[in-house]
Amino acid sequence: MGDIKQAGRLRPAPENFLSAEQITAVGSGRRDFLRKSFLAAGAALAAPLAARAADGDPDILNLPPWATSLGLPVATNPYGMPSKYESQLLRRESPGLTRVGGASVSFAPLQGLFGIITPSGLHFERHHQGWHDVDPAKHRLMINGSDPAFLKKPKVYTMDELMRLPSVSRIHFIECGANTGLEWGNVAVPTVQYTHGMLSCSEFTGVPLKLLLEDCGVDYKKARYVLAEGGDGSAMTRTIPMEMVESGEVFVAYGQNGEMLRPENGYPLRLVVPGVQGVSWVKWLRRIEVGDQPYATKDEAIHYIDLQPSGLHRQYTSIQECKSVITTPSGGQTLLSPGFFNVSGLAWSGRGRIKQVDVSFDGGINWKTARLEGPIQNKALTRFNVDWVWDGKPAILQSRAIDETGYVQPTYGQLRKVRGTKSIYHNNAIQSWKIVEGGEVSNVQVL
Ligand SMILES: Nc1nc2c(c(=O)[nH]1)N[C@H]1C(S)=C(S)[C@@H](COP(=O)(O)O)O[C@H]1N2
Ligand SMILES: [Mo]
Repeated sequence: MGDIKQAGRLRPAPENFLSAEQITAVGSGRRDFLRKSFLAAGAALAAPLAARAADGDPDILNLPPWATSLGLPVATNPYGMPSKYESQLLRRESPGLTRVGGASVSFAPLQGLFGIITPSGLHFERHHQGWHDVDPAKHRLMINGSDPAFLKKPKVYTMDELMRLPSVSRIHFIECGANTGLEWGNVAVPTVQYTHGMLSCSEFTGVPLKLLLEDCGVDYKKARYVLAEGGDGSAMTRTIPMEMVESGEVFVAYGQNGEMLRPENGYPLRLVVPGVQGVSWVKWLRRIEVGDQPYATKDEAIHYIDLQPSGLHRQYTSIQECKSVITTPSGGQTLLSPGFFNVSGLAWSGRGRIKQVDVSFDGGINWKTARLEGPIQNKALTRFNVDWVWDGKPAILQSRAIDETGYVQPTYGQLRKVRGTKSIYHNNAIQSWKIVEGGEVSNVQVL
């Protein structure tokens, strides 16, 4: 095991992050969840489950009033909401991270989510100039060429016109390039919500951009780049290489998890660029231009670049490399007692499918291959699970993902050797969670 750095010791966590107590007390009844999974698995391990039954548990012996009375009528909530007991499972901002909330980020509560789909109301948000609820009847998408030779028939589409066209529905992850950015230099934040919560995964529905460009008479020989432009005040513009569009993977989306996009996620239209960092998934998409060279926009020439140890910057990085994180147990949670736990997490790669995830319980010395929950999809989150019997002694949990190209997620030592410590973006290092004898879980870095 290498050198270990611990959260809070090197740089104190900002005050307003949830304390460990808050996380275990609230976060989706996680404390209860851990207790239940311990008991359920205890049965499989022939642990003394009968002790509770013999004592007599009033919560199973006595009928509650709701079991013997008429419940609420249908459509009491015409649009359904989560149980009041889940009211603490929320996306949260990191106070002080930015000066104004309109140019900020809220993080998805990964510690309380199951499977791979992020409920739309918990999808992370990143706005450069605030969000708007845009009237779809007034929204337009224009497609043009920087030179008439690149695209013969420039067009303007209404939402109704777009929604008549052949559509696709695909599950993809979106990760902000700055996800885990606070951890480049040091351990900075206590929970997985803040280390990895600029990550979400949805089923998106929309029209392949390829189809629209061909409808407008694109000349693929001349037009090798696409510029995507958002309608909000941030003038969000990004270059996308034409090969990505020609592959058929890039689409203009109006649907998210079976309904229209949420306003915060770009309603009524956003670009979906599978595998590519979030900034290219332009929201409130209003214009696509085709050209013969990269556009060198502010959001790719001076932002979203990585300062290297050499003093030079990496530019035009786009693909989110293979990465994974254990979400349960994770920083801020507490294991209630020694015994069985289902260790669960997420893996993803901007280059395709996840091939394997290994989990270590001793800080990277020994590894055990996790179960991948299928179907394993292209450029989507993949849920992994692995059985663990905690002996009550200190442990360090890590996950290491391998994608279908054979790329292996790096350690902090390996990543920093190449990339240094001065970047903000594109940190895909192996995450470590330290567990102490009392069961408290905290964020540490193992080099
Ligand atoms: N028009 C527009 N598109 C945008 C942004 C923006 O501020 N304006 N933010 C970008 C960034 S940096 C990210 S990470 C994603 C976030 O998408 P989400 O808010 O749906 O999670 O949207 C991208 N698209
Ligand atoms: Mo982002």
